[in-house]
Amino acid sequence: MRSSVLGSRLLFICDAAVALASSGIATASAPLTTTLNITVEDLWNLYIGPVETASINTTVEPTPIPSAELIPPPQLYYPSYLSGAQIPGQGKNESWSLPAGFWWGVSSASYQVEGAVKVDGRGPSLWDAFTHRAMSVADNQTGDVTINEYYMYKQDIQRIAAMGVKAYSFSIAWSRIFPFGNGPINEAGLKHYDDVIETCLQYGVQPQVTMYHWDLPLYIQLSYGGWTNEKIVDDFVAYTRVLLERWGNKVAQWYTFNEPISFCGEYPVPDGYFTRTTDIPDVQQPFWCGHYMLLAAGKTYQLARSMNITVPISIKNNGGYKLPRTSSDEDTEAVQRAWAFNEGWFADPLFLGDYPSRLKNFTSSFLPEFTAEERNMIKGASDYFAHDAYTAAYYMAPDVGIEGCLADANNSLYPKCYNSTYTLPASEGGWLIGPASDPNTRWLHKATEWLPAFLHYIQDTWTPANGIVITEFGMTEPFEAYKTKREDILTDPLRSAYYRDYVQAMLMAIQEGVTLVGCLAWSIADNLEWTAGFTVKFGLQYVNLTTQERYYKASFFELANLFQAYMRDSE
Ligand code: PNW
Repeated sequence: MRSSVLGSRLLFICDAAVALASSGIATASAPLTTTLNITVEDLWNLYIGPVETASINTTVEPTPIPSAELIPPPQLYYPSYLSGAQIPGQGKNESWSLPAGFWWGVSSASYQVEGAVKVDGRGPSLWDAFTHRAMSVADNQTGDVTINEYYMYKQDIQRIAAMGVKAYSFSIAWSRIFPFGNGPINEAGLKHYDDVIETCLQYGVQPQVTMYHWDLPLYIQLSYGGWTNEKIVDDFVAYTRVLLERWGNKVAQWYTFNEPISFCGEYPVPDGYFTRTTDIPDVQQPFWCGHYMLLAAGKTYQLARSMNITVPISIKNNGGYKLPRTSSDEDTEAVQRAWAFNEGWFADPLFLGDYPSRLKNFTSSFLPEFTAEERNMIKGASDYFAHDAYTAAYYMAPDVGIEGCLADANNSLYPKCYNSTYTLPASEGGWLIGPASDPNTRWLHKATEWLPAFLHYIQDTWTPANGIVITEFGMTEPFEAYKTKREDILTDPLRSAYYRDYVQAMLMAIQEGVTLVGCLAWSIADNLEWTAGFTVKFGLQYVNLTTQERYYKASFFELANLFQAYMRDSE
């Protein structure tokens, strides 16, 4: 029914023959290359198939949180190293404090938490296609239901407010607002987020909103190749204009993009499933994606300012701290290449005015130079240096050397031509960089000692005028998904230690002169961890996926207690 309200769009179809044939729309007697007028429902039927629905399918009104649930765990971990005045049971270092105005919060992303994927006119996204059809997910899970945030947000916002959380960072699903990504607007999608934002404000929690956390409207991918096509810039800005007009200064902070390094790395999308819509060579596709992302972010930023929207707008960048594996010149250079191809790819244009030279050496043969106007538009389009800073790794030159790799486009490390690992060389004992997280998040270790150096590096290299915000940090407790007893799940010592040591490292860096403005822990509750499904858990709350009940983990109390201890009295 809603499909007819939203109308239909043209789509050129050539390799969806099987899906078409089985849907009964056409019989596959001739090779299927055709242009069809398709509705949102057709997109679902042709490209995704049946989806699961939740048994809880109306908005849950919050019920009071039983006071027993708010009792912190007994003191489980005694800090061993603190000297000087201590508050018993709290372990406060009196020489540290958070700056005035500092905020902390918890975070989530639409596809990972919302569920209700076909409800109220939402169109399918790239990730519906990835989980259902085009990628293998560790436990064959999808975002169809996940933790049902679409209906549970009131209860969840109440639950974080009760823990003293100051900010909730969530993302808006583009395909709830524009089911095709462009074309008709879906008012029901806007109404949903009206209420999420209102509920935050009602509970005194700052709403912080990411406009794009990877869930590209599928139609945009199918019709012109998504982020590999310049057309996306105008479509994105048309979408963000709607968000800015509706909620401009009501939202405490906007983030235009989450982790372009990650989503641009999804290109090329799997060939066997998606119609090939571009001639751009595979190795170049991520860089075109990044280029259009920067233009879209710059245009959105300028648009917001022209609309008198004054709240901070930033881009969430990501990456860990990079240590040279040995002190050799080659490994030192490998670290510089790693900064250039990760953080620098976006931070250099945003804070310094152009791509890093090590990256340009590769991209200048195909990417256009930014015009002076584009350069000015992009430089300054992130008010904060917003970083998802989870962990650290060692970097080194490829086995064939950096020059050897650069001379060989078939080298698997080309064009980046650096390598990385989590262990020291065998000659130095082969030790790991820090305690390992869950085996399904191999990239993540508890290596919090690097954080002060990382924050100094960011501040010294990119000199962000308004300071740094840590927009995600978090830990998977090893083997948590195997635990069957609720009390075992809720006692999460590695995550608790990670948060404690991480916040202390933040405090140390602040005392050393780093301008850190706020931070967001990932995540509000256990959720769909992309292709790891539900096999790994990042939540500060456990979610029973059968009943959809939420429970605070010990680490949530640890984190809340730390901020309570170090927030200035006036906050
Ligand atoms: C972030 N790395 O992704 C995402 O923004 C979240 O959606 C995700 O759930 C969370 O971190 C946990 O994975 C990352 O390899 C992906 O360093 C990869 C890395 C870091 C963050």
